[in-house]
Amino acid sequence: MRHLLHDLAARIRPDSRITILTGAGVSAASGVPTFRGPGGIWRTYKPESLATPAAFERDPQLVWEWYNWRREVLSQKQPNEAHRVIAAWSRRYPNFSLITQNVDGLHERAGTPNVVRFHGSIWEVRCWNRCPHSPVQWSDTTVPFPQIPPRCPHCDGLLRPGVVWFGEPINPAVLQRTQKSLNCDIFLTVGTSAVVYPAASLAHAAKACGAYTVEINIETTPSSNSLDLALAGPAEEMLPSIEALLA
Ligand code: BJW
Repeated sequence: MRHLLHDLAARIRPDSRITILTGAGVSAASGVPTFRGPGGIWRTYKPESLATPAAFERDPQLVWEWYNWRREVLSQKQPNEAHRVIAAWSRRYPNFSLITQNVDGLHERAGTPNVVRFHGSIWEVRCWNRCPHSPVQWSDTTVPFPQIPPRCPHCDGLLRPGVVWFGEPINPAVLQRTQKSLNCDIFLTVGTSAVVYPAASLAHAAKACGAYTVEINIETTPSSNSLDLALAGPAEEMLPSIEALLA
Protein backbone atom coordinates (compact mmCIF):
# COMPACT_ATOMS: atom_id res chain seq x y z
CA MET A 1 0.00 0.00 0.00
CA ARG A 2 2.79 2.40 1.00
CA HIS A 3 4.38 2.36 -2.47
CA LEU A 4 0.97 2.97 -4.11
CA LEU A 5 0.47 6.03 -1.93
CA HIS A 6 4.03 7.20 -2.77
CA ASP A 7 3.34 6.79 -6.51
CA LEU A 8 0.15 8.82 -6.23
CA ALA A 9 1.79 11.54 -4.10
CA ALA A 10 4.61 11.80 -6.66
CA ARG A 11 2.04 12.54 -9.39
CA ILE A 12 0.55 15.46 -7.45
CA ARG A 13 2.42 18.65 -8.37
CA PRO A 14 1.74 22.27 -7.36
CA ASP A 15 0.12 22.98 -10.73
CA SER A 16 -1.75 19.67 -11.07
CA ARG A 17 -5.38 19.94 -12.09
CA ILE A 18 -7.09 17.85 -9.41
CA THR A 19 -10.76 16.86 -9.36
CA ILE A 20 -12.34 14.88 -6.54
CA LEU A 21 -15.75 13.20 -6.59
CA THR A 22 -17.02 12.21 -3.15
CA GLY A 23 -19.84 9.99 -1.92
CA ALA A 24 -21.37 8.99 1.38
CA GLY A 25 -18.25 7.04 2.50
CA VAL A 26 -16.42 10.35 3.03
CA SER A 27 -18.91 11.30 5.75
CA ALA A 28 -19.05 7.82 7.34
CA ALA A 29 -16.33 8.68 9.89
CA SER A 30 -18.43 11.69 10.94
CA GLY A 31 -21.18 9.26 11.92
CA VAL A 32 -23.40 9.95 8.89
CA PRO A 33 -24.98 6.71 7.63
CA THR A 34 -24.19 5.69 4.04
CA PHE A 35 -26.99 4.56 1.68
CA ARG A 36 -25.92 1.05 0.75
CA GLY A 37 -23.94 -1.57 2.64
CA PRO A 38 -24.07 -2.46 6.35
CA GLY A 39 -26.08 0.09 8.34
CA GLY A 40 -26.97 1.88 5.08
CA ILE A 41 -30.12 4.01 4.85
CA TRP A 42 -31.58 1.87 2.03
CA ARG A 43 -31.32 -1.21 4.29
CA THR A 44 -34.11 0.26 6.45
CA TYR A 45 -36.00 2.54 4.05
CA LYS A 46 -37.05 1.96 0.45
CA PRO A 47 -35.66 4.62 -1.91
CA GLU A 48 -38.91 4.60 -3.91
CA SER A 49 -40.99 5.44 -0.81
CA LEU A 50 -38.79 8.38 0.24
CA ALA A 51 -36.48 9.67 -2.49
CA THR A 52 -38.63 10.08 -5.59
CA PRO A 53 -41.04 12.82 -6.72
CA ALA A 54 -43.85 10.19 -6.70
CA ALA A 55 -43.14 9.44 -3.02
CA PHE A 56 -43.37 13.15 -2.17
CA GLU A 57 -46.62 13.53 -4.12
CA ARG A 58 -48.07 10.51 -2.31
CA ASP A 59 -47.00 11.43 1.23
CA PRO A 60 -45.15 14.76 1.72
CA GLN A 61 -45.57 14.41 5.49
CA LEU A 62 -43.64 11.11 5.59
CA VAL A 63 -40.91 12.35 3.26
CA TRP A 64 -40.45 15.55 5.27
CA GLU A 65 -40.38 13.67 8.58
CA TRP A 66 -37.48 11.66 7.16
CA TYR A 67 -35.60 14.74 5.89
CA ASN A 68 -36.31 16.69 9.08
CA TRP A 69 -34.88 13.81 11.11
CA ARG A 70 -31.78 13.62 8.89
CA ARG A 71 -31.27 17.39 9.22
CA GLU A 72 -31.43 17.05 13.02
CA VAL A 73 -28.86 14.22 12.95
CA LEU A 74 -26.58 16.12 10.55
CA SER A 75 -26.70 19.33 12.58
CA GLN A 76 -24.87 17.43 15.34
CA LYS A 77 -22.14 15.96 13.09
CA GLN A 78 -18.71 17.43 12.40
CA PRO A 79 -16.41 17.20 9.36
CA ASN A 80 -13.70 14.51 9.64
CA GLU A 81 -10.06 14.21 8.49
CA ALA A 82 -11.12 13.34 4.91
CA HIS A 83 -13.16 16.56 4.63
CA ARG A 84 -10.25 18.51 6.16
CA VAL A 85 -7.57 17.21 3.75
CA ILE A 86 -9.85 17.96 0.79
CA ALA A 87 -10.39 21.49 2.15
CA ALA A 88 -6.59 21.94 2.51
CA TRP A 89 -6.10 20.86 -1.12
CA SER A 90 -8.82 23.24 -2.29
CA ARG A 91 -6.77 26.10 -0.78
CA ARG A 92 -3.38 24.83 -2.00
CA TYR A 93 -4.02 23.79 -5.60
CA PRO A 94 -5.18 26.56 -7.94
CA ASN A 95 -6.76 24.05 -10.33
CA PHE A 96 -8.84 22.12 -7.85
CA SER A 97 -12.50 21.04 -8.12
CA LEU A 98 -14.69 19.16 -5.71
CA ILE A 99 -17.86 17.45 -6.91
CA THR A 100 -19.87 15.83 -4.15
CA GLN A 101 -22.91 13.58 -4.28
CA ASN A 102 -23.37 14.28 -0.57
CA VAL A 103 -26.17 16.59 0.48
CA ASP A 104 -24.89 16.95 4.08
CA GLY A 105 -22.88 20.21 3.72
CA LEU A 106 -19.85 18.81 5.61
CA HIS A 107 -17.37 19.74 2.84
CA GLU A 108 -18.49 23.36 3.05
CA ARG A 109 -18.27 23.28 6.85
CA ALA A 110 -14.69 21.94 6.55
CA GLY A 111 -13.87 25.01 4.43
CA THR A 112 -13.97 23.85 0.80
CA PRO A 113 -15.34 26.69 -1.38
CA ASN A 114 -17.28 26.35 -4.67
CA VAL A 115 -18.40 22.78 -4.04
CA VAL A 116 -20.26 21.31 -7.02
CA ARG A 117 -23.29 19.76 -5.30
CA PHE A 118 -24.22 17.06 -7.77
CA HIS A 119 -27.31 15.88 -5.83
CA GLY A 120 -28.19 19.24 -4.28
CA SER A 121 -28.28 20.11 -0.59
CA ILE A 122 -30.42 18.96 2.32
CA TRP A 123 -30.00 22.53 3.68
CA GLU A 124 -31.86 24.03 0.74
CA VAL A 125 -35.56 24.01 -0.11
CA ARG A 126 -37.71 24.98 -3.04
CA CYS A 127 -41.38 25.55 -3.76
CA TRP A 128 -43.03 22.33 -4.93
CA ASN A 129 -45.44 24.43 -7.05
CA ARG A 130 -42.52 26.42 -8.50
CA CYS A 131 -44.48 29.55 -7.59
CA PRO A 132 -43.36 32.62 -9.55
CA HIS A 133 -42.72 34.64 -6.37
CA SER A 134 -40.05 32.38 -4.88
CA PRO A 135 -36.42 31.92 -5.96
CA VAL A 136 -35.72 28.61 -7.71
CA GLN A 137 -34.08 27.25 -4.54
CA TRP A 138 -32.89 28.81 -1.30
CA SER A 139 -31.04 28.00 1.90
CA ASP A 140 -33.09 27.18 5.01
CA THR A 141 -31.16 25.71 7.93
CA THR A 142 -34.04 25.65 10.44
CA VAL A 143 -33.71 22.56 12.65
CA PRO A 144 -36.23 21.20 13.39
CA PHE A 145 -38.94 22.77 11.22
CA PRO A 146 -41.74 24.06 13.49
CA GLN A 147 -44.29 22.65 11.02
CA ILE A 148 -44.04 19.52 8.85
CA PRO A 149 -44.32 19.74 5.91
CA PRO A 150 -42.83 23.27 5.79
CA ARG A 151 -44.73 25.79 3.68
CA CYS A 152 -43.56 28.17 0.96
CA PRO A 153 -43.35 31.71 2.48
CA HIS A 154 -44.52 33.13 -0.86
CA CYS A 155 -47.54 30.99 -1.86
CA ASP A 156 -48.15 28.84 1.25
CA GLY A 157 -47.84 25.73 -0.92
CA LEU A 158 -45.57 22.82 -0.03
CA LEU A 159 -41.81 23.19 0.15
CA ARG A 160 -39.60 20.28 -0.95
CA PRO A 161 -36.00 19.46 -0.04
CA GLY A 162 -33.41 20.88 -2.48
CA VAL A 163 -31.98 17.48 -3.33
CA VAL A 164 -32.01 15.35 -6.50
CA TRP A 165 -34.35 12.38 -6.23
CA PHE A 166 -34.32 9.27 -8.39
CA GLY A 167 -35.74 10.01 -11.82
CA GLU A 168 -34.88 13.72 -11.60
CA PRO A 169 -32.32 15.36 -13.86
CA ILE A 170 -29.09 16.86 -12.54
CA ASN A 171 -29.19 20.69 -12.58
CA PRO A 172 -27.83 21.77 -16.02
CA ALA A 173 -25.52 24.42 -14.46
CA VAL A 174 -24.08 21.74 -12.17
CA LEU A 175 -23.56 19.43 -15.14
CA GLN A 176 -21.76 22.22 -16.99
CA ARG A 177 -19.37 22.86 -14.07
CA THR A 178 -18.84 19.10 -13.73
CA GLN A 179 -18.04 18.73 -17.43
CA LYS A 180 -15.34 21.43 -17.16
CA SER A 181 -13.67 19.76 -14.18
CA LEU A 182 -13.40 16.40 -15.96
CA ASN A 183 -10.52 17.94 -17.89
CA CYS A 184 -7.96 17.31 -15.18
CA ASP A 185 -4.66 15.52 -14.49
CA ILE A 186 -5.81 13.51 -11.48
CA PHE A 187 -9.39 12.43 -10.77
CA LEU A 188 -10.07 10.86 -7.37
CA THR A 189 -13.36 9.13 -6.65
CA VAL A 190 -13.72 8.72 -2.90
CA GLY A 191 -16.26 6.80 -0.81
CA THR A 192 -18.89 6.15 -3.45
CA SER A 193 -20.42 2.82 -4.46
CA ALA A 194 -20.39 3.98 -8.11
CA VAL A 195 -23.84 2.58 -8.83
CA VAL A 196 -25.92 5.77 -9.12
CA TYR A 197 -25.87 7.42 -12.53
CA PRO A 198 -24.87 9.79 -14.01
CA ALA A 199 -22.39 10.36 -11.10
CA ALA A 200 -21.00 6.84 -11.57
CA SER A 201 -19.92 7.65 -15.12
CA LEU A 202 -17.77 10.67 -14.15
CA ALA A 203 -14.53 8.81 -13.35
CA HIS A 204 -14.74 7.00 -16.69
CA ALA A 205 -15.41 10.27 -18.50
CA ALA A 206 -12.38 11.86 -16.79
CA LYS A 207 -10.23 8.91 -17.81
CA ALA A 208 -11.43 9.31 -21.40
CA CYS A 209 -10.27 12.97 -21.15
CA GLY A 210 -6.78 11.74 -20.15
CA ALA A 211 -6.93 11.95 -16.35
CA TYR A 212 -5.12 9.52 -14.05
CA THR A 213 -8.05 8.01 -12.17
CA VAL A 214 -7.93 6.84 -8.56
CA GLU A 215 -10.54 5.23 -6.35
CA ILE A 216 -10.45 5.31 -2.54
CA ASN A 217 -12.96 2.96 -0.93
CA ILE A 218 -13.08 0.34 1.81
CA GLU A 219 -14.70 -2.06 -0.71
CA THR A 220 -14.37 -2.79 -4.39
CA THR A 221 -16.95 -1.15 -6.65
CA PRO A 222 -18.04 -1.70 -10.26
CA SER A 223 -15.40 0.95 -11.19
CA SER A 224 -12.43 -0.49 -9.28
CA ASN A 225 -11.01 -2.56 -12.13
CA SER A 226 -11.37 0.03 -14.84
CA LEU A 227 -9.62 2.93 -13.06
CA ASP A 228 -5.85 3.42 -12.96
CA LEU A 229 -5.48 2.86 -9.22
CA ALA A 230 -7.79 1.45 -6.54
CA LEU A 231 -6.74 2.20 -2.96
CA ALA A 232 -8.51 -0.06 -0.48
CA GLY A 233 -8.99 1.78 2.79
CA PRO A 234 -11.00 4.40 4.65
CA ALA A 235 -10.99 7.92 3.22
CA GLU A 236 -10.30 9.44 6.65
CA GLU A 237 -7.01 7.49 6.78
CA MET A 238 -5.95 7.33 3.12
CA LEU A 239 -6.29 11.07 2.41
CA PRO A 240 -4.25 12.11 5.49
CA SER A 241 -1.59 9.51 4.50
CA ILE A 242 -1.33 11.04 1.01
CA GLU A 243 -1.26 14.52 2.56
CA ALA A 244 1.61 13.49 4.87
CA LEU A 245 3.62 12.34 1.84
CA LEU A 246 2.99 15.65 0.07
CA ALA A 247 4.25 17.73 3.00
C1 BJW B 1 -16.19 4.26 2.47
C2 BJW B 1 -16.10 4.46 3.85
C3 BJW B 1 -14.95 5.11 4.30
C4 BJW B 1 -18.00 3.53 3.45
N1 BJW B 1 -14.00 5.47 3.44
N2 BJW B 1 -15.22 4.61 1.64
C5 BJW B 1 -28.80 3.56 -15.79
C6 BJW B 1 -29.32 2.32 -15.45
C7 BJW B 1 -30.35 2.18 -14.50
C8 BJW B 1 -30.87 3.28 -13.88
C9 BJW B 1 -30.35 4.50 -14.22
C10 BJW B 1 -29.35 4.64 -15.17
N3 BJW B 1 -29.06 5.95 -15.29
C11 BJW B 1 -29.83 6.63 -14.41
C12 BJW B 1 -30.62 5.77 -13.77
C13 BJW B 1 -31.61 6.07 -12.70
C14 BJW B 1 -30.96 6.45 -11.39
C15 BJW B 1 -29.88 5.44 -11.02
O1 BJW B 1 -28.71 5.67 -11.16
N4 BJW B 1 -30.29 4.31 -10.49
C16 BJW B 1 -29.32 3.28 -10.09
C17 BJW B 1 -29.46 3.05 -8.58
C18 BJW B 1 -29.52 2.06 -10.92
N5 BJW B 1 -30.42 7.80 -11.48
C19 BJW B 1 -31.18 8.86 -11.38
O2 BJW B 1 -32.39 8.77 -11.27
C20 BJW B 1 -30.51 10.21 -11.45
N6 BJW B 1 -31.17 11.04 -12.38
C21 BJW B 1 -31.17 10.78 -13.67
O3 BJW B 1 -30.54 9.86 -14.16
O4 BJW B 1 -31.91 11.67 -14.41
C22 BJW B 1 -32.11 11.40 -15.80
C23 BJW B 1 -33.16 12.37 -16.30
C24 BJW B 1 -32.86 13.17 -17.38
C25 BJW B 1 -33.84 14.06 -17.85
C26 BJW B 1 -35.07 14.13 -17.21
C27 BJW B 1 -35.36 13.34 -16.13
C28 BJW B 1 -34.39 12.44 -15.65
C29 BJW B 1 -30.63 10.92 -10.09
C30 BJW B 1 -29.99 10.18 -8.98
C31 BJW B 1 -30.30 10.87 -7.66
C32 BJW B 1 -29.69 10.11 -6.47
N7 BJW B 1 -30.24 10.63 -5.26
C33 BJW B 1 -29.71 10.15 -3.99
C34 BJW B 1 -30.55 10.80 -2.85
C35 BJW B 1 -30.14 12.26 -2.65
C36 BJW B 1 -30.99 12.93 -1.64
C37 BJW B 1 -30.89 12.35 -0.25
O5 BJW B 1 -29.79 12.19 0.32
O6 BJW B 1 -31.95 12.08 0.31
O7 BJW B 1 -28.33 10.48 -3.86
S1 BJW B 1 -29.75 8.38 -3.82
C38 BJW B 1 -28.22 8.24 -2.94
O8 BJW B 1 -27.26 7.55 -3.75
C39 BJW B 1 -27.71 9.70 -2.80
C40 BJW B 1 -26.24 9.52 -3.07
O9 BJW B 1 -25.67 10.76 -3.44
C41 BJW B 1 -26.23 8.48 -4.15
C42 BJW B 1 -24.91 7.76 -4.29
O10 BJW B 1 -24.60 7.06 -3.13
P1 BJW B 1 -23.09 6.98 -2.61
O11 BJW B 1 -22.63 8.32 -2.20
O12 BJW B 1 -22.27 6.26 -3.59
O13 BJW B 1 -23.30 6.15 -1.26
P2 BJW B 1 -23.38 4.56 -1.05
O14 BJW B 1 -23.97 4.33 0.28
O15 BJW B 1 -24.02 3.90 -2.20
O16 BJW B 1 -21.87 4.10 -1.04
C43 BJW B 1 -20.98 4.46 0.00
C44 BJW B 1 -19.62 3.92 -0.38
O17 BJW B 1 -18.71 4.37 0.58
C45 BJW B 1 -19.55 2.38 -0.40
O18 BJW B 1 -18.91 1.98 -1.60
C46 BJW B 1 -18.68 2.04 0.82
O19 BJW B 1 -17.85 0.91 0.59
C47 BJW B 1 -17.86 3.29 0.94
N8 BJW B 1 -17.36 3.61 2.28
N9 BJW B 1 -17.20 3.94 4.47
C48 BJW B 1 -14.14 5.16 2.14
N10 BJW B 1 -14.75 5.32 5.66
